[in-house]
Amino acid sequence: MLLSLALGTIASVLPKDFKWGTATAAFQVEGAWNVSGRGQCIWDYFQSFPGRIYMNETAHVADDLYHRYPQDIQIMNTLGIPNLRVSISWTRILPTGDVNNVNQAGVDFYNQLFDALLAAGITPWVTLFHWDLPQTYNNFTNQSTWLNPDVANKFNDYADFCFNTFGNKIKHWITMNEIQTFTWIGYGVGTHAPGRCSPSWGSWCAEIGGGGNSSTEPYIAAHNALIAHALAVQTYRNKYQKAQGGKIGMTISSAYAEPWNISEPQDHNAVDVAVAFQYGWFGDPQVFGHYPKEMTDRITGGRLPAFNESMSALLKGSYDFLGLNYYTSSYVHYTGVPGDNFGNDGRFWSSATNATGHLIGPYADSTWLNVYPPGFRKILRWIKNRYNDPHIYVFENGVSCPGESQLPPALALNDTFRMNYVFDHIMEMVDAVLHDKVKVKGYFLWSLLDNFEWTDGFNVRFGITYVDYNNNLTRTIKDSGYMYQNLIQSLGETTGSSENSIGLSERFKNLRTLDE
Ligand code: PNW
Repeated sequence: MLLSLALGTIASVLPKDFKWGTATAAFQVEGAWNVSGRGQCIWDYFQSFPGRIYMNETAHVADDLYHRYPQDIQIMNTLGIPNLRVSISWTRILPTGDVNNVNQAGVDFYNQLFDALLAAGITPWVTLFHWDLPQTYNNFTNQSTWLNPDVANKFNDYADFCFNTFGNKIKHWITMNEIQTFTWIGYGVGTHAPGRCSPSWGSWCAEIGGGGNSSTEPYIAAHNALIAHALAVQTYRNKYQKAQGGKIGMTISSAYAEPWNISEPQDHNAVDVAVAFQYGWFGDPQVFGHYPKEMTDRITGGRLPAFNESMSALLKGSYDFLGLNYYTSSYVHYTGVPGDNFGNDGRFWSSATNATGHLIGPYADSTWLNVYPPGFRKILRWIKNRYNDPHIYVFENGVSCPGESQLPPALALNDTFRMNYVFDHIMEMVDAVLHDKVKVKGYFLWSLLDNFEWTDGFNVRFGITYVDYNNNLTRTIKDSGYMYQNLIQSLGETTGSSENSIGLSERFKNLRTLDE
């Protein structure tokens, strides 16, 4: 096989039409928060309270992508990355969220951005909702934001507006980014907007006194967001898909899990329960039209809403692909204790260490992220098996390097920790495609740029491009960026037999061994 490599007759490791990209989100990169008529979103409001974001930083300017996108497109071109995932800021185009109040300057901005990308040969993939809900929807009487079922209708109107306005340019739509993250952290833990949680749930909740109910609200908010997704997919299919020829889906974050005690059968069972509580929470409704049995069996007291018949029918099949954001995995341990609160509803707890004290993988710079590449292949297999072999896009995968923000810029560029992370994860994905026959159709690295990392502010970096916040937001490509460029080129080389494909994958494995 190595001989055939040398002769230049190698196969492309992944299918020729495999989509390589990077991912971003409007609130984290755009800045220009009060420029040209943009309305406020719940993150603008949330970050205005002292003590909520690291060092009270704000995303008012962030990476200023709003003004500097030509430079960022140039970076994509330098690295030869053909796809960019961006999100639309709802309140930049509809300042109050309402379709009767259009901000033309915001629409112009996205048209210019999409045109510039397309002119550069880069395909834009668009997320409609990456957590920046209009602040006007934070003020409903009694109910806030996604707790109000009517917000699903507002989202559908907004989605309709986007399909109609940008659908001639955009052929890949992602309705929602990580419903679990924005509902669990926004309504359970309370450290993301809108900052709701039970005062009894933790010291943070008592401190912000935000009001909320961590044992019910995450489920209600997520339920309404799922309905919003289903309505938007229906709208796209009924009014636009045929003429525009695009595809639509959602992306779901999920860790994988390993048994805490390897010789305890219940801990092995807990693995499936844990994944059903994450991926299954949103995967099952899309594929089967209802929540996972693992959840309905365990979430007590009628706290998990049910879909009525028509909504269930609408949800079932509401995807052209399934999306996955994968970062980390943990050990899980069966407790048997029925939960009545969000954190323990699944009757298991999770931990970075197992029964023998072994750490599942090195800590990144984010407290929730331990590096565990095998979990990536395993969750891809889990999705394939549970959902009858769907098309899958990985819309996020990436890492923060320990201590990266404390390094002088010149040293931060040598991001070996990220290089290893990206390389090892892509190899797991290649194995999933070649050996497990999982239909992974694309991979988007999080993220193109260091950016506003929510409550961690600018203190945690996920970019393959360094952004110097002390020096006019200067961008410099990190070593991981160049490695990604090489990987894309190598894995996409020419066509040929699958046997040779595996040969190239093995060649990379050998390279990795030599490096270590
Ligand atoms: C994702 N967790 O968030 C988001 O989609 C991005 O906006 C974000 O910047 C990126 O991952 C890195 O954090 C997550 O606690 C936040 O497991 C938290 C978790 C997972 C994903």
